[in-house]
Amino acid sequence: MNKRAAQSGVLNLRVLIGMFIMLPGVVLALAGFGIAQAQQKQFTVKSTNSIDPLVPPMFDCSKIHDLGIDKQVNLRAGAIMIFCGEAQGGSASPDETSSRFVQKLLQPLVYGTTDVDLITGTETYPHVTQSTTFTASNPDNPLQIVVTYNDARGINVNNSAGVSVSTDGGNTFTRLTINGQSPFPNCGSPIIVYNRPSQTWFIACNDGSCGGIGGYKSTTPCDPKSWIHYCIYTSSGADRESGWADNNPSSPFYGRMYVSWNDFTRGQNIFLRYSTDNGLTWTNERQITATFVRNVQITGDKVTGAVYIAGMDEGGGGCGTTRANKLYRSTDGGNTWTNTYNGPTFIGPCRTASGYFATMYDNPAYWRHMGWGEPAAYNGVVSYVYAAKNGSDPGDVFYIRSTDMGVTFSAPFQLNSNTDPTKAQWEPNLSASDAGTLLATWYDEAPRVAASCQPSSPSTPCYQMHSRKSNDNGVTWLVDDTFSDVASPLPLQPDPSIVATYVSDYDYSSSVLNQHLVAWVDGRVTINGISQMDAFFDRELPGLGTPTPTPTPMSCSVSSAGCGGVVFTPPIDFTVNVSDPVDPATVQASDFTVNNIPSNLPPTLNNGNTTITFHYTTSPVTTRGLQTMHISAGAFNCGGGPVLEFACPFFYYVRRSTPTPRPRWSEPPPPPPPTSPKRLRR
Ligand SMILES: [Ca+2]
Ligand SMILES: [Ca+2]
Ligand SMILES: [Ca+2]
Repeated sequence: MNKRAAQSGVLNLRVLIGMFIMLPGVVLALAGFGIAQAQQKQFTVKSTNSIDPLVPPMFDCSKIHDLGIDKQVNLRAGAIMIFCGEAQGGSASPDETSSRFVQKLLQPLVYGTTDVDLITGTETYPHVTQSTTFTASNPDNPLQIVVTYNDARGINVNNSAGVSVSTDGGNTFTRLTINGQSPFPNCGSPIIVYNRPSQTWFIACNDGSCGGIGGYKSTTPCDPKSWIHYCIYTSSGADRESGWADNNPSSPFYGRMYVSWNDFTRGQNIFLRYSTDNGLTWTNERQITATFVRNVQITGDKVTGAVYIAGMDEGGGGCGTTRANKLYRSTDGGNTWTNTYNGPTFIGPCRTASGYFATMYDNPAYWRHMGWGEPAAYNGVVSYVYAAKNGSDPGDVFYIRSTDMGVTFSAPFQLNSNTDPTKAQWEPNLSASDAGTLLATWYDEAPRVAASCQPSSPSTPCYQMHSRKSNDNGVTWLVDDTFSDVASPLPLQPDPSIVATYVSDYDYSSSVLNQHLVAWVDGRVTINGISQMDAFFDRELPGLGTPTPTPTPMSCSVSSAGCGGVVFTPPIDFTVNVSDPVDPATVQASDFTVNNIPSNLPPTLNNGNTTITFHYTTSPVTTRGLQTMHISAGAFNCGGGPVLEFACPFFYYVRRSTPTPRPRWSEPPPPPPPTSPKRLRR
């Protein structure tokens, strides 16, 4: 705790003022209450530490954890972390010679075409970081593609929304610029959706002018002067927004736009607002979670109009800790929401951690990443990709598939074919096309030959974008191959106003017609001899499939002949069948319970590991009536993935012994049957 925290007398007011900094009237009003002098003094002291316009004046650093600032990913939160000494800003370490690394293309391209650098125009060191991309397109004019990203160009004037527009289908892009800056003042962490009925593009961002979520809209996106400001939501705690627009004219919810986010001042919960009038108003608000679940990304089914939010339980953050994927669904245009899926826990991808966030690199901790991926939905099938630690392997990317609109999912299918346990694959994205194809793309260390990656080693290849495509909506997958044209060095983040561990938080890919549009962060371009970040773009066109695609495995499930049945003797052995062979190393006695009492003796596996018998020293069945066998989802692995949940009722009935003849006058009444054994036996 620093000495500022000890001055608690004015702290609360200071926090309030910091939170309301977007509302000058509030600050002026409070200044009239005789505290302005103390605040001014405090501000003067602090202002020598930072001139960062992203940090609210008089911000109370002791409140970072209470406000969830340490869990947020927007650049303003990062600037506060740096200001308060809780994180370091970027810095240059140009100890490498400035040889520009370019690997020749040796093979024909399997996925994608020629990479395009989205960062046109002047770059001024050290404000050269551009990453965390969001891609959208115009279905009525597929030549029009817009990619948004974090752009450090204007971070010192509170303008960090980068937007690049293509009018030739993605062959070339232009970064929107007015007077050397992006034409989006007070806007950061941008996303973009296209509203088809009004032919209008909507950027949504952490918007200082709205004091929450807002942005800019335009019908002529390539004209930097055409963008008009609008607001969605007011709260200083909004973070990690995502968006989706229903552009299917035959959808019952055609034209609706959905934006979701975490609000760290409202329980850290996920909230959503949707517009039913083509973006004129955004008053329909829904609370999606009642606890902190990360708003990973939102998407929708182009055919059915169902909307899905992929969330993540991050297990308290850190490296070596668990994550769990979650899914929330609306089938009525955003009006009501259901938590349809709570996946099994897994270990998040990481090599180490920095504060709350796990990072993909250590020594130094670098590239924060929690395993977030992207959902895609097409014709009732919901797909999701994410990253996980896999034993000692710091990261692999996995695909799961649901054929029941997000209630149950297949066993995870590892998309990356590189199985070197020292090499990471992480931060995947996924999109579904109108042709029912899926394209997954991720960062892949396959080309790394050095023992490790270090930021700004321009001559040391570190990662390359890899992709995998499905031509049948996720039933089978074509080969894993490269998507970006060259291996990239690990780019440095040199901007002192952005946390030093930041590289890229996500890439949101999308599709238009039968194409998949993907952007990412690439370090191939050096400035001042330093490998630095540019957002790049490429697209995947329809192509021939390989003759023998790999099927996505089905989930394995447990069944038992005893479900719904009756026993007359308390059993000590329970046999269940597994739909696919179980991995014996993952089965433990305690995986199985009866009435919440775990089995306590080593289980027995038979029939090619498709039958498991769980044993008890003493029967867990002690009282007559309903009993419940249970195995938690993911308790063990079978069929190459985690088992589905198993819950099975059965009944214990005490057979009445042969009645002893008694005098008639003392015949007791028959016992009240809570469950009639004869009926249950059928
Ligand atoms: Ca750059
Ligand atoms: Ca790996
Ligand atoms: Ca390419």
